[in-house]
Amino acid sequence: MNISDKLRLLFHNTESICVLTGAGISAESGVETFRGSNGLWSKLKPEELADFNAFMRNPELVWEWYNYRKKIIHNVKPNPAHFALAHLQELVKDFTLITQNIDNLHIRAGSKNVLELHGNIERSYCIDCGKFVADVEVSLENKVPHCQFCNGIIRPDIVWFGEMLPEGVFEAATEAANQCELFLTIGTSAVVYPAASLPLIARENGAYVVEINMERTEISHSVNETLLGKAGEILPQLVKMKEEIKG
Ligand code: BJW
Ligand code: ZN
Repeated sequence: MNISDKLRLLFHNTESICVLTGAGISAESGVETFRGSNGLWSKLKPEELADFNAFMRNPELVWEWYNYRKKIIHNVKPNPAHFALAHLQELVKDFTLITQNIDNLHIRAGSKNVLELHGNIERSYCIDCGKFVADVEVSLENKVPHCQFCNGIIRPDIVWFGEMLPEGVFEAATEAANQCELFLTIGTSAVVYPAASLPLIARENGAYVVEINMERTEISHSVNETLLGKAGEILPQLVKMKEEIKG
């Protein structure tokens, strides 16, 4: 990793950091990413699984898929990148963590007030009355859960394509991107909007934008610097640097 003097100095001085994460941050935990040669979307069709109409056509199939992923997520652990961000929050006065991930790993690592743009696999809600349900039981007998209040179909609290992001969450994320001095975009291909607009909003408002990724992405040409490598290796080093400064 080649950290520029500019980033070193900024990291040294700043008390205002905003972070956006994507699937790549959980890759080292063993959670598959979406795009790329081994990503989920290389084997499965998003329009059959991550779409409300697809869910209504075949809720059993979609529940089966989320149940399968939930099991994987329950069997993995947060990695050094998740822990480094949870620690960084303790070292900086104004810190906002925005994630596109639904895997709950930031929260399990100890991060607080996480802005979850695309929902969380641990939550579900009724499509009719909107009531949230924890611990949905999906089994061979109960393939599609129904609401105990109105008998409506329960769906995972995941934002599918063409759906609006949860109310207020993107607004809070935009405000943080607008106000921060340093913006980190980590492990995201930056192709899904409106999430991918956040680093651009930060840059337009004067933040220094740093990308951490295994490869260059759609927004590499718009950021101030790209640190190429694994988030689980780069982030602990960056946070250690800040910790040493703090004494
Ligand atoms: C590492 C690493 C390591 C690996 N270290 N790095 C035309 C029609 C309709 C809509 C649209 C349209 N055109 C545009 C839109 C909007 C649409 C969109 O952006 N589409 C584009 C894809 C074309 N967006 C939406 O629909 C959003 N809603 C919206 O805009 O509402 C307004 C609206 C309403 C109605 C009509 C139009 C607009 C909602 C988006 C919801 C996205 N949902 C998903 C699926 C969740 C379901 C699930 O999980 O099952 O969220 S899609 C999927 O992509 C998931 C992710 O959060 C999201 C982003 O992916 P991410 O995180 O970037 O992962 P990858 O896999 O792409 O990248 C991983 C990266 O990590 C890579 O770069 C690796 O190199 C890197 N990496 N290992 C560091 N160790
Ligand atoms: Zn209901």
